Amino acid sequence: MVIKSADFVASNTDLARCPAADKPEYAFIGRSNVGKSSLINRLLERKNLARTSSTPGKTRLINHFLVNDEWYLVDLPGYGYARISKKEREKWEEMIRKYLTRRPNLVNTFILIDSRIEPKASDISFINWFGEQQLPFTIVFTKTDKLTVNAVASATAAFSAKLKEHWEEMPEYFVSSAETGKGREEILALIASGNSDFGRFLSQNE
Ligand SMILES: Nc1nc2c(ncn2[C@@H]2O[C@H](COP(=O)(O)OP(=O)(O)OP(=O)(O)O)[C@@H](O)[C@H]2O)c(=O)[nH]1
Ligand SMILES: [Mg+2]
Repeated sequence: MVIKSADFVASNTDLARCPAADKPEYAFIGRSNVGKSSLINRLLERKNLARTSSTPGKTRLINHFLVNDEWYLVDLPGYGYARISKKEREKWEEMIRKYLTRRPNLVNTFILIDSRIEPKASDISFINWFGEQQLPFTIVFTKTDKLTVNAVASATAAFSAKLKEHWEEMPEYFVSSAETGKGREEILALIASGNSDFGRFLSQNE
């Protein structure tokens, strides 16, 4: 997929105020510092697109970007911030759960996992929640340029072993690097295929 245009559209706290659900949408989420902004900027070949619209660790907003006038990329702020109150965290989680379960045009969510960090209980339970809700998602291991090929393989194996306590099979995953662009083509191919399914779905329901 060639990225012809990528523009920030809006930031919202409320699902009802998000842009009209008339285009296929893909969300990106992960714990703070996982490399989400870097990966989004690499995907869209824009230097500072994802960073400019959000204040890391502070404002928790649903950020919409319109790509190629065809699909939305949604940057969801990270979970796992240390310095927020329980009440704030609950409010944030409720907003995210509502968005993820009720946004009708949401085709897929990319759940980012730092390949250098041991599996975290909060990541595992977040992924399990997707399973329970039967929401489509893809795991993306980030920052793999910092590890050897063998170390990446052990990191994904360790994560998969944790998930297999709850899952029969390891859910689909990609390995990525914002530094080298690894994984970019796979992610964009999944989006392109989602876009064409979405188009077919719309034309069948006209
Ligand atoms: N080597 C390497 N470093 C990366 C990669 N992706 C991100 N980083 C670094 O990791 C740090 C966090 O990256 P961000 O893209 O800001 O992460 P984020 O998830 O958006 O973080 P917050 O929005 O602050 O929660 C930065 O110092 C990046 O330069 C990568 O693929 N490889
Ligand atoms: Mg960020």
